[in-house]
Amino acid sequence: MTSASQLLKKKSSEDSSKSHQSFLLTEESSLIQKFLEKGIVRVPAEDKVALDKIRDFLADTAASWLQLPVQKDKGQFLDNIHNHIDVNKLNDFRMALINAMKQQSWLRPAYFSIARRAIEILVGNELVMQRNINLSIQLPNDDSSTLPVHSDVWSGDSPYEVVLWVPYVNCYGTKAMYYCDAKVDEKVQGNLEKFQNKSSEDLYNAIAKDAPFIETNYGEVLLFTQNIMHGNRVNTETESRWSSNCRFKSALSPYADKKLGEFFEPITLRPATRFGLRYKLPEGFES
Ligand SMILES: O=C(O)CCC(=O)C(=O)O
Ligand SMILES: [Fe+2]
Repeated sequence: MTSASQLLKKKSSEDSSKSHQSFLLTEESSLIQKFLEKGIVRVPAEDKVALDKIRDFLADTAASWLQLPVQKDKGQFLDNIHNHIDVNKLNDFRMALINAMKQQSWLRPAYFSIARRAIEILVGNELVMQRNINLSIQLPNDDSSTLPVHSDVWSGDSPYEVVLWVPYVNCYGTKAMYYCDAKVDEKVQGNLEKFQNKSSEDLYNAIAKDAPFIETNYGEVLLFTQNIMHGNRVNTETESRWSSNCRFKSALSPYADKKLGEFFEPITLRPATRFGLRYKLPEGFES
C-alpha cells in the first residue's frame, strides 16, 4: 500500500464522519451514514423510464426466445416465466438474454442512470463500471441456481467496489437476496478459519438469523458493499425472481483481479484526471 493510502486508511478510521459532515450536503449525509453502518441501502430508482425500458427489453427478448407473442404485462410475464421454461433450458435462456443485453449500447448508460446520484454519493463521480451486467433468474424451487454465502472479495473483487442490484419484479422472502448484519459479519469474517473444513451451509447456518432477506420491490434498487457476506437460497415463493447486478468503483481506487479494460470500463473520468494521466514531465530541463 502506498503511503498516501496508508494515511487515508488511518484518517478514515478516525472519526472522519464528523470532519466530513460540514462538507457534505444534507441529502448525502443520511445515505452515507446508513451505508457506513449497514453496508447496504435500498433507494427508489432515480430513472423509472430507464428501468422500465430495461425490464421491457428483457420481457420482449424472453418472449421472442420462447417463440411467444409480445406480452402486454411485462412484469407479470417475468414473474411467471417458470410456466414457459424448463430448469434444464434455463441457463441457455439466461445466457441468450445476457448476450442480447450486451448488444444494446443504450443499456449500460440506462442501468447507471437508475442510481446515478446515489452511486456518486457512495462511490464517487469518477467511475468505472463492470462491462457486463449480470442477470439472475430463480425459478420457484430451483436448487440449481443458488449462490452460496460469500463475499465477492474472496474471489478476486476489489473491496472498493459497490454493487448496484436491480430487481425486475417484486422480491420478497426467499425470492430476494439475503445480506448479513455488518457487526455479525465482522465477527464471523474475523474468525473465518473456523470454517476452513466446513461447508458453506455451515457458514450460512452461523449467520442465517442475522442475514435477513432484503425485500426490494420493482422500482427500488439496492446498493451494497460486497465485502459483507450475502447470497440467496432456493426461491420457495410462487413467482420467479429476475434481477441484475453490476459493479461500480472509483476509477483510481485499487484494483484486485477484476482489471480495468477486461472487467471494468471507465464511464465518467473527469478532465483533470485525463490531463494528469497523459502528462509527461519534460526531461533534461531544470526549472
Ligand atoms: O442476486 C443475488 O441473490 C446475489 C447477488 C450477489 O451475490 C452479488 O451481486 O454480488
Ligand atoms: Fe455477491
